[in-house]
Amino acid sequence: MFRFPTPPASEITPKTQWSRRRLLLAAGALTLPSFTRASPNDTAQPLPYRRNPAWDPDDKPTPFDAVSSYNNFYEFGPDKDSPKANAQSLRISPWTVTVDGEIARPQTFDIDEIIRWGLEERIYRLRCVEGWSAVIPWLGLPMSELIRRVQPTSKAKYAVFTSLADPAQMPRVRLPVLDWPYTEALRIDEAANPLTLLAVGMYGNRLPRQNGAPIRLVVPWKYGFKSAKSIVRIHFAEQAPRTTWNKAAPHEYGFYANVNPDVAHRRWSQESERRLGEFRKRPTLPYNGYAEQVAHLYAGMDLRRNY
Ligand SMILES: Nc1nc2c(c(=O)[nH]1)N[C@H]1C(S)=C(S)[C@@H](COP(=O)(O)O)O[C@H]1N2
Ligand SMILES: [Mo]
Repeated sequence: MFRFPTPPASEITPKTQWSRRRLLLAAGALTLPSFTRASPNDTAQPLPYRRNPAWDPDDKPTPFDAVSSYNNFYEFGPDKDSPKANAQSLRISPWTVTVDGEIARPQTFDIDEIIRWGLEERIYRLRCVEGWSAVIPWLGLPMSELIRRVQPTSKAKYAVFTSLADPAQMPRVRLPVLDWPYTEALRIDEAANPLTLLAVGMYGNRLPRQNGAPIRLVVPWKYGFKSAKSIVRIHFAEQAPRTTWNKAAPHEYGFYANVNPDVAHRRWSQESERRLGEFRKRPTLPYNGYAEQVAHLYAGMDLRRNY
């Protein structure tokens, strides 16, 4: 049976890496106006975190402006600039995430409660199936931490993530572009892998709405579409669920969606990628460069069939 792993020692960051906020507090700067004055619906708010450099890529983070202005978030429209233009009225506070299904402790968490569990900064590569990529400093908590708190039963085989689908705030969900609400899922061992992150911020602040505020999944070894944005429910299931992109085009989007330069998408080769803000192309790596951490999850599987 699958056993939930404990974080490696490398996840425990030395004190010197604690965030700017901690350093300020240590230095005696006891008033931090930005923490107290900002409205809870303001995303330009710094969050406290400790930096975890365990999986830092060699390359530098992509500029914030590129990452927050070229997005896929179909609830807000089909073009790369639609999410930034159309998502700004999304109400991100109050916000709760309901966790239910095959777990010992079903419960509904407030987003601020989740933030108080303690955030890590992790710099991950993100690779979209369309051929663009980015390097993003996320702030979040390991999915394994949520798993530890809700205690899945032995029947829990999948974790299913559901995005908000509110036609009043997301006009596009009135149109049958995708089968709303946006739903993606992971096998339970993928969800519990130390890399899997529930992100609430990036570049030191809360997430911009177009990047999935107030809470989204980040699974760095899979194509970006697995990383559902603006999550309202996490359901633990015994049976494999149907997922949004697999329903939309089963031959193009498999359940696994592991980044694989050897298996082309129907419309796009996956051999290379272009970083947002750059012109040159660079080779795409198996598992998006995270093979060492995750290849064992797929031992013995035919990756051409399980694309
Ligand atoms: N709810 C929801 N989540 C979503 C999407 C979406 O349309 N709706 N698009 C996905 C796709 S295709 C990608 S590549 C990533 C993009 O994340 P980013 O905009 O933060 O770079 O979000 C994913 N999460
Ligand atoms: Mo994507």
